[in-house]
Amino acid sequence: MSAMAEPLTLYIGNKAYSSWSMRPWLALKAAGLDFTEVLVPLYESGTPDDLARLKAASPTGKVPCLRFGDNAIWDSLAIIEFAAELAPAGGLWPENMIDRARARSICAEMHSGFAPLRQHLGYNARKTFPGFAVPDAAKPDIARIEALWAECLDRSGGPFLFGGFGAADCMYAPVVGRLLTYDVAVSATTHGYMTRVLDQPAVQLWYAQAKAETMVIPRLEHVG
Ligand SMILES: N[C@@H](CCC(=O)N[C@@H](CS)C(=O)NCC(=O)O)C(=O)O
Repeated sequence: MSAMAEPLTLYIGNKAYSSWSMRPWLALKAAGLDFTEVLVPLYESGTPDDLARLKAASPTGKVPCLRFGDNAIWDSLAIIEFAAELAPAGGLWPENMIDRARARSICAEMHSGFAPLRQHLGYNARKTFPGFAVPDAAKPDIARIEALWAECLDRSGGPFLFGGFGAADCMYAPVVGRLLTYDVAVSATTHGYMTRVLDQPAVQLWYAQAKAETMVIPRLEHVG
């Protein structure tokens, strides 16, 4: 339950395409917070009215943005931090201070990095590209992510990066999706972690709702 007097509203983009929206949406669910979601169709899938709605709701004109009363919290990681403060028992950050700092490090690494992965393996929650040839430019990102997941799982003992499903898993859940979408060959450890993330009820719900969406942005539907 939310500790806020005012109800929380999370503005998100198309579930099929908006990986930044997925992260705080999962975190609010994982923390057990009540919220209303407002989906604003992005880019060519939106009307001029949708664009105006987005600009009115979000100071950056981007999703995700969390609103309550007159307040706005924008940017995925800031919303996740806010959710953790609203629901301290929600388990978004590890209890141990060092683990918490490490979890924040890998979330920051995701938030500010992996541009080649994001560019070449664009997020698409509805499609798969069997046999996709991963461009060389994206390979170091995938290697780094596999190594950091393996290290986290080894240290925590799993099942998730820092034990229970938390902020770090929310930040990397769209990467799990990308590895699946692009049929990337991964280690057994990575595959096991991906399976556990994809089995999370909130992740399943996101994908089911993404698949039920009818809005299509053709340029985001193919690779190359
Ligand atoms: N750094 C931001 C990125 C937000 C972002 O780029 N959102 C995209 C959708 S995934 C968006 O709203 N694009 C709309 C636009 O650029 O007009 C975050 O972490 O929340």
